[in-house]
Amino acid sequence: MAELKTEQIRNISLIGHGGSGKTILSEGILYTTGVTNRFGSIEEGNTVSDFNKDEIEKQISINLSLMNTMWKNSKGEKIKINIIDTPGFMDFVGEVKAALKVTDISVLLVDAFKGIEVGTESSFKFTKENGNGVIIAINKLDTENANFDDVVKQVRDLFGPEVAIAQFPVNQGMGFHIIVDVIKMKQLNFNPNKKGEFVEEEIPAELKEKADIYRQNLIEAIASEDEVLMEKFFDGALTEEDIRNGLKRGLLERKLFPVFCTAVHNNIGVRTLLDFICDYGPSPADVKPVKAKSKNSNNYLEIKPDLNAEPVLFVFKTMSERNVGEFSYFRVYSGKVTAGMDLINANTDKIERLSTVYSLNGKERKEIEEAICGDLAAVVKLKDTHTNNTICAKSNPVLIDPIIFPEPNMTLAIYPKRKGDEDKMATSLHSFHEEDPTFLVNYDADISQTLIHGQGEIHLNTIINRMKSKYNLDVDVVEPKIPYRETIKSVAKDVEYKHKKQTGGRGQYGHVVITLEPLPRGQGFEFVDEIVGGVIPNRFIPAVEKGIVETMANGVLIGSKVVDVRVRLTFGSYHTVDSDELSFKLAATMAFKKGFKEANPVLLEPIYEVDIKFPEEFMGAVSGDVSSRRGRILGMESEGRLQVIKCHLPLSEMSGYSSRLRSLTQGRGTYSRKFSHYEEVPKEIESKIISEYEKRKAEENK
Ligand SMILES: Nc1nc2c(ncn2[C@@H]2O[C@H](COP(=O)(O)OP(=O)(O)O)[C@@H](O)[C@H]2O)c(=O)[nH]1
Ligand SMILES: [Mg+2]
Repeated sequence: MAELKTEQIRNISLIGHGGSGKTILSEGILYTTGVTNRFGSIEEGNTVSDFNKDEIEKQISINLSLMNTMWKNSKGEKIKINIIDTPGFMDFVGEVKAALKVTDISVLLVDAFKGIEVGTESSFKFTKENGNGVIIAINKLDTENANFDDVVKQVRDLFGPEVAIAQFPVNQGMGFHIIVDVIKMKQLNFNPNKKGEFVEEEIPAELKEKADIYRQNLIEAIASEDEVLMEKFFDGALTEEDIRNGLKRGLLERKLFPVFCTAVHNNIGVRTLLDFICDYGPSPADVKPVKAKSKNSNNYLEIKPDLNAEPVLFVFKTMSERNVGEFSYFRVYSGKVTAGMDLINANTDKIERLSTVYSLNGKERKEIEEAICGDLAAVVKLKDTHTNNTICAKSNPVLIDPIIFPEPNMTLAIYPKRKGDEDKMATSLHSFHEEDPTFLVNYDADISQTLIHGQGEIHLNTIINRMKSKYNLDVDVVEPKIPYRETIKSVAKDVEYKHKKQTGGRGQYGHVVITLEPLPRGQGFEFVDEIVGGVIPNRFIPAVEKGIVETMANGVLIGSKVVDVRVRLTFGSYHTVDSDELSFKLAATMAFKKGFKEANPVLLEPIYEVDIKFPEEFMGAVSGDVSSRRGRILGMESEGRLQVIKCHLPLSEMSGYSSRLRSLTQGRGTYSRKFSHYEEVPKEIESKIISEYEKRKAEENK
């Protein structure tokens, strides 16, 4: 391994909709290349990639996992392939984004029967944002109703004319094992014994014409962006060398998305896919250098994959494992990392010692001496390093642009079941956030609840299950409280309250007259002292204001904050001996409560501005649902094949929205939201909220 060069590395990510076969493809690659000597399966829970307890139980990938293997290109040179298998469920989209950031090529799997699914569409979109080369594998060609032509058409309609067939199946459906390869111009006859071996045969006469046409299309796709090649193409003068270079460049520059055929669980098509990746896939030396901001000069620099430069590495995932500690997965962008090196975390300015460097195959780890630029590897037990941090030489700290993770779209309130577990819960939530930046936690003082935010129900459930298995913490989750507000709509003039206790000993005396007036939305609170002639001495006035402020914080109707009120203190009286601050505070509190009820009080609720994106055919369902949630549609526009509705929705009507939208749109709808403003709660809903509150209070006081 010591002689490995950056040019000999390929970093690939496996992406696509859940269930399209990504994990089994990684299993097939490891088996074919001799890393493993058995072919694991999802059902038996023994794949290299899905090794976590929750992945085995649920039979889906949840975390990205890193694997690697060696293969040879057609010149006989060794190639190291790093593989990142990603989860297909939208809830774990952060893992896909992290994988795309550090891989140069993505193999996008598409189910040969189901065709384009939500995960196909979204993962392709992410490759576009990130600039990854894409190889399309039409998988499960061994299933009964596999329809290669139809699926390729769907793919081309969606991804564009860059999609070109490199292989087509000869006997798709049950027993599928023969493929025509139009790059090699051979028929590949696979042995269905799962070993993945095949023999090359001449293309049968009846398929020759079809193969020629596809080959022409492929070459045209390669040549189309290049005048010199195009000219040669029309003159029939393209050499094999031209084609090879064109394939390589087409893949790198996203001018070509070649289509391959696979039935990965029978290990058919895996070997040829590997061959193609080794021969035509870009190495880290071929791709555009990553940009990073220099902390010394504040300028952006290009980080070149130069082995002799100072080391720069980027942490794309952290994951803690029982009995081992926290793993940091990284890509080396420049220089090399050797075990025992002291580097700096440019985000935290802390020195980190990389004591041991590991190469990973799922949970199997192997100590390695070094990782060179372009390679993916892991270290364990860094002191204070998290996902998105750049680690580099002390003398020249740089920051690689972070992975942009999606905003959360589901929120729940969380409580420990056992008293006394509060601190433990807070610590564990914090550590989950550090491992997974798409999971957020905060304490909302407004509603006195700890809130957890994530990508959806499965995401949050996974975290709750891990709290149990990892920290033995039992928790309850509920819909968060709604931060209602209370305010008034009319004036209550000259509201009077006299607090007087004058029996035995020193008495209490405070007397205020106040006027309450509504203020425009968002103005909060205003206190006006209009006392003249010292009817209330100056020293008691702050106590009056304090009584009102405290009452407003605790609410009058349902215990929610009172907002947008002006209070004028107009008159009162005092007693030279009995008056004190407390008496005035009490008088003000009572006067405020009384006046508030007289001033036409109302409840306000938070309204969110929500953008909902979904395919057009679901317009009726989505907009109907918005109306049933008291939503107000502000506008509609189309964005490519998608429809976008912008609307105002009350927060109280949004519980479970992320699941609802997915079910309404067959998983294809997404939304984002942000707080907009407060609005009056409709009367019939308001009385329900108030009576529920009063009922609860009465129960508590029993
Ligand atoms: N028939 C058939 N089933 C497959 C093939 N590839 C994967 N599967 C099955 O499809 C299911 C999902 O596979 P998996 O690798 O977990 O998909 P992932 O979600 O994309 O990782 C598993 O039961 C696999 O055994 C294939 O080529 N043919
Ligand atoms: Mg998987």
